[in-house]
Amino acid sequence: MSVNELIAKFHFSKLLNGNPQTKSIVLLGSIDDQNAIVTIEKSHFLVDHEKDFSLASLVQDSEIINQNDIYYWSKVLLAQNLNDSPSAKLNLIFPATETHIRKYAGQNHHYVRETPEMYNKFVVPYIESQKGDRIKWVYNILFEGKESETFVYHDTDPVTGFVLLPDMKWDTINMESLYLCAIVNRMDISSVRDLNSSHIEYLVNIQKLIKKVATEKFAVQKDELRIFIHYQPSYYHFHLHIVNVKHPGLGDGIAVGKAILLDDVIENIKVTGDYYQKRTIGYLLGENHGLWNIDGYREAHQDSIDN
Ligand code: M7G
Repeated sequence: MSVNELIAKFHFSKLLNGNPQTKSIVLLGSIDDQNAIVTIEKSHFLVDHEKDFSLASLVQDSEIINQNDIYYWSKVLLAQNLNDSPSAKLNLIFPATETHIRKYAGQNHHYVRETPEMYNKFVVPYIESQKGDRIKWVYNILFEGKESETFVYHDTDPVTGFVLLPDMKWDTINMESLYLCAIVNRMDISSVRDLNSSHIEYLVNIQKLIKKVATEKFAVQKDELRIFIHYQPSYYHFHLHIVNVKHPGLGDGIAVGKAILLDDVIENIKVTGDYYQKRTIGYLLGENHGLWNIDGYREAHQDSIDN
């Protein structure tokens, strides 16, 4: 089914979330009686600094809201087209699982201090339960040629190789919101907790290659890229986020309590090889997250916060 057909069949049931700052909404609905989640994010402006810019061509219609002294504010209708100035980016997840619905719904968050004991007792088994179908999209990219037409870089070496490709959060048009994802071929790193001094050279090389390839392909400089990982990530197969420093990211993606700079990871394991195995890691966790709802996790969390 094409996206147009899926959109036509989408039957709205409720608004899961909305954010006036990122100008995005998340809708829950169904398509053929199966759950579907639609995210719509209004696009950023594309103004090519090199070329003549005409405000009159951008603004198709306008109506004044009010005016005072030298100040004017109005509603406007902008000229848009699908190729180079779409009005919004729409992401669809279909069929959406209960985990997706919980992830995208508005929820309360808690600051968790995850001790190594909490990691071993609760997170390790949770990660095991999250492998399989949930990361099928990752295996499709790595081994089934899915999205390969968009690959910016692909090295198939089973240990050192990775794929660099546009993240599904990016509209692939606006450089200011450039968002790439690097997914490694190796299967033995689920999260930052698995990284130690044996990975220093490996991570340094990946970072170097990403900067080289990304700056050759896109109009960005090496110091305009923010390269980071998430803890907790949504998908437990090691991957990196590569984002234009101008882009604050959608939601909490770049926020402290979730994002960790790759450089910080490398520097930390240089200083202490088993840094990420030994330390307590702080992060924000939503009440809908699977971990929050595992027996005993909240009690352990409360102990860690109190002490
Ligand atoms: P994460 O830290 O595990 O999760 O990052 P989160 O940021 O979603 O909480 C996974 C990254 O992979 C995110 O930046 C997603 O936007 C991106 N991503 C997820 N999926 C299912 C796809 C996909 O199918 N294709 C591509 N290109 N990117 C995806």
